[in-house]
Amino acid sequence: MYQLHYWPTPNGKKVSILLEELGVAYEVVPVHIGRGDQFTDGFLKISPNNRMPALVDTAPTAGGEPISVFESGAIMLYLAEKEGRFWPQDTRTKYEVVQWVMWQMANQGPKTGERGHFSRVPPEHGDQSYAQRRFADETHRLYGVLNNRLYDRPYLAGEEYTIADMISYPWTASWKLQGIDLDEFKYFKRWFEELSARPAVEKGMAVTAGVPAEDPATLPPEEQARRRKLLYNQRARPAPVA
Ligand SMILES: N[C@@H](CCC(=O)N[C@@H](CS)C(=O)NCC(=O)O)C(=O)O
Repeated sequence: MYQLHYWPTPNGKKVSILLEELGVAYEVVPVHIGRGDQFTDGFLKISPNNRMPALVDTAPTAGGEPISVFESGAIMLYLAEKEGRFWPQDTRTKYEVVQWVMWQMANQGPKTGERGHFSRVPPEHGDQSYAQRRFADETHRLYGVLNNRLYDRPYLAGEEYTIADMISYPWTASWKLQGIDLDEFKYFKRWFEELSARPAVEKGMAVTAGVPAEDPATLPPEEQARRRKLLYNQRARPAPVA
């Protein structure tokens, strides 16, 4: 059985899409990141970077203790390898997939994430136009990278639909909010529409953490301030005393 430590964000949905595509049983363990669940000792044991998603495989192939994996890219590789699907193993295609998984983790995820972050900075923090422009441009550039890649092949790694596609898709689902005009990127658009129509992608994108939605604006001001600090002013945690 797989336990998916999850909150419904693009990084979480990469893994729920793959689990749905695989059709395997899994249990969602909510990690309410707004409230601070990612800092509990139990969660830090499986995800020392205090970020979700994380995966626990309670039945590893070779038996023994459960295996836990953090970082969505590593989770995608773990699941695809274990289940023997969506990651072709001939050397050429294998590394096409690895390169695009790395590209997503090092470029599309972080840059698009910062675009969103700087677009939400409250006015009391001053002029954010440099950062907003920088990450909007990067986001646009990265859509161009996808578009140019997809003009002469159906999927990111070539002829087959793989984890490289699944890991990149959720960050593009909000293309409109990201200020992207789909008609500027017609090869990307073809890929996006095809993936959006896959039942497992639809199901994976709709996975919730089973926790009722909460409007942060309705919380007491002290709790709102605590949560802002917790998310946006993270500093190093002291190492345990030996
Ligand atoms: N590189 C990580 C990024 C994960 C990540 O940034 N997760 C966010 C939600 S999308 C998170 O857990 N944030 C909690 C926090 O900032 O404390 C991955 O792909 O798994």
